[in-house]
Amino acid sequence: EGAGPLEYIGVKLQLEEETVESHAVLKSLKRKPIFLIAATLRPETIYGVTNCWIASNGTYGVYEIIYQSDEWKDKPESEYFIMTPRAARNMAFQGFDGGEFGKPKEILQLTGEQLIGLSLKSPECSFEKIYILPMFNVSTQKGTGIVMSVPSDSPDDYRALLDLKEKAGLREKFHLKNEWVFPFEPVPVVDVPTFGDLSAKVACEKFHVRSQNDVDALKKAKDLVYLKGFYEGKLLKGPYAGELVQEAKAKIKGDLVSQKKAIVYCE
Ligand code: A2H
Repeated sequence: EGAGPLEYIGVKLQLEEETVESHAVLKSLKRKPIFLIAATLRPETIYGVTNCWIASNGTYGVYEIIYQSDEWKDKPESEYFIMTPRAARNMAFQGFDGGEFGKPKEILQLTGEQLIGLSLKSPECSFEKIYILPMFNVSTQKGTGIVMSVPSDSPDDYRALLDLKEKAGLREKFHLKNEWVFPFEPVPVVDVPTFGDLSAKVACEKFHVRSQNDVDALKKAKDLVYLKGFYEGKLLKGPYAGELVQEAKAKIKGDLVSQKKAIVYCE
């Protein structure tokens, strides 16, 4: 696609212990923290995360990670990361391997479907816990195959969450419980002049985006929101509230990485 390498922030969404203990496959794992790694270009929107998206028919793996970089050397224990095998292969060259450079240590594989409904803790999130849900346009060929959902600022996320709320058939198809979906309303995170603080909702309504499959209308909504959000948006949450997104972005990224709540991942 683009010219140079793309730098993602991989936000560490931690699976709750009780959700692991009652899971058919994951309960067999040794007791270590397990994180889904969500790839984002907008780390400053973590305050507005309402759920986590996966590709229901995608293949994911659990990888044991022993941190290699100096920054992480005070960390005595290894952790489990969940992501696509493709992302794990790339990450193994970037300081996140299982003890051997360039070699991911795969513990087991599972499908996206097997992740649906698991509960997570997301850093700086407005909700105590969030759930893993399916979105159709999550690609396993990009990022980690795992996406943090911010329906206030991402038209894709806004429309996909609304689809799950509006379409009982969709919830039935994926065996979704109402409590995984309905309590989660968009959270104002970025104020955009003339759009307000739920710019994805406003843009989806302006362009009459009818579903997450409505690609043409979604593209218009995204083009408008992303530019305006980045250049004119002002942050509403966290220690940098009041600053322009452009200024706060790098600081939030730096804080998340130094607090080990996120990693930098390039591809
Ligand atoms: B962004 P690029 Cl609030 N499949 O994060 C589909 N979408 C993916 C993905 C995958 N495998 N991996 C990452 N993404 C999404 C937040 C956000 C994002 C906001 C606004 C815009 C935005 C919350 N979701 O992205 O095509 C992730 O969503 C605008 C482009 O790899 C990630 O950042 O360049 C973005 O797409 C990466 O897009």
